[in-house]
Amino acid sequence: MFIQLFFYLFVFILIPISGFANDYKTALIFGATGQDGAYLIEFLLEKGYTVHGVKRKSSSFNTGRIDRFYEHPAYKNRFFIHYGDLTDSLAVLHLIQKIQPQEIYNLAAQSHVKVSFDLPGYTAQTDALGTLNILEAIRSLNQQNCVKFYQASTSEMYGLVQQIPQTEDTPFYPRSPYAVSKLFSHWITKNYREAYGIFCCSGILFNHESPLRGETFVTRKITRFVAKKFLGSDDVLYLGNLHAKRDWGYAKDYVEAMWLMLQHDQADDYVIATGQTTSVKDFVDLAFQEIGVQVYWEGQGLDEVAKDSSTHQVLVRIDPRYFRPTEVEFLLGDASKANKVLGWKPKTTLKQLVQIMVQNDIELERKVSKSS
Ligand code: NAP
Ligand code: F7E
Repeated sequence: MFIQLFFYLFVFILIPISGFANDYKTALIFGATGQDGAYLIEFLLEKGYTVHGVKRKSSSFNTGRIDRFYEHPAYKNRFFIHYGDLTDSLAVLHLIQKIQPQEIYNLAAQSHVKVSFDLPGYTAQTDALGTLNILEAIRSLNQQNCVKFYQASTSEMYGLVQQIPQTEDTPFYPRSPYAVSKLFSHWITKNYREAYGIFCCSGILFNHESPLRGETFVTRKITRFVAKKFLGSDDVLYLGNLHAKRDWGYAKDYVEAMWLMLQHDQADDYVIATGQTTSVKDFVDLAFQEIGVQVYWEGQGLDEVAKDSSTHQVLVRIDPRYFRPTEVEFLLGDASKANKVLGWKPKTTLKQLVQIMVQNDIELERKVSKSS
């Protein structure tokens, strides 16, 4: 009787409370070296997972965001990195066969919208067919009932928006090779769920940023510039479309939503967003406010400039090189379903996010100038 009681206490109370159950979970992450990969790895390691990340062969270092997990004593023997490329279907298959993960997160992508106009074929190979390579590997290995799959879908699929705000039911209208490729992945994920019963979820994530954001995305480009300005630079920042509006959240908050989707008892698709939209121009203002600089704007079109209200020095100019052949002008997400079903909501405001990014870039800039 006592033994039975202890067994129930252990299985139903102690294991769930301690998170001990996750010690036995193994996750495989494609796109481990990117912004979201780094936050997701940390999140899963903290939960007790064994994490296998996939990195591409590169002629220069591409593990800067995740190197610290190797050295961390708490993650010893629970974090592994493998070479792989989503376009190499055999390599994908062999990785899944060798690792036998319970959860697979597909974060790998050529993720730059503007670049996708220059590299449409490569973008489609990775962002569309790469996803199919994972799903086909799961099927060929007969893992349909053993593995859960997360696909990184995107608000870019709404493109020329058909409804405000955008929900899981809003019709898609992609506006770039990136978005078209991601739409293929979104639908093939749904199709493999319905056709083969694989536990597949797509997170339709709106823009999310952090100090680990790639430096060619607009928020990080701005915060890096503002940090340099704070430390005395005389440069001018060149931007493209200032009037585009985005629903910007914090990447660290968003990786939790990815995990929550795979813990739910039913596979489904979810919008993940803050419910607030802000223009690129307003993001510039917010970032400069963080270093105590008030900005005012003058001129129109290509002649629009931002100036420092105390020195009247020009801070920002327009460069049409950054315009896109077809632009996504407005995004605003409604994450009520994720809130209701998964209990997810964003924890970080845009003001806090800007603060985190600017302060981090100031520290980074200080380190760079000290070492040079
Ligand atoms: P990211 O920083 O650009 O990371 C992309 C990752 O994919 C990197 O690890 C990259 O490797 C890897 N990769 C690229 N091509 C690959 C290939 N052929 N095979 C294997 N790996 C490859 O992107 P992120 O911001 O973390 O976003 C993660 C995912 O969410 C992406 O799929 C993105 O499209 C999607 N998404 C992002 C947002 C956002 O606002 N951040 C919103 C919605 C959806 P390298 O490090 O070697 O380049
Ligand atoms: O552009 C405008 C640009 O490149 C945001 C990716 O993670 O989020 C990201 O895609 C807006 C656009 O992000 C510059 O025209 C102005 O309207 O930072 P971005 P994105 O295109 O929204 C989605 C959700 C993803 O899925 C993608 O993977 O800012 N903009 N001036 C500029 N953009 C850039 N990059 N550089 C500029 O100078």
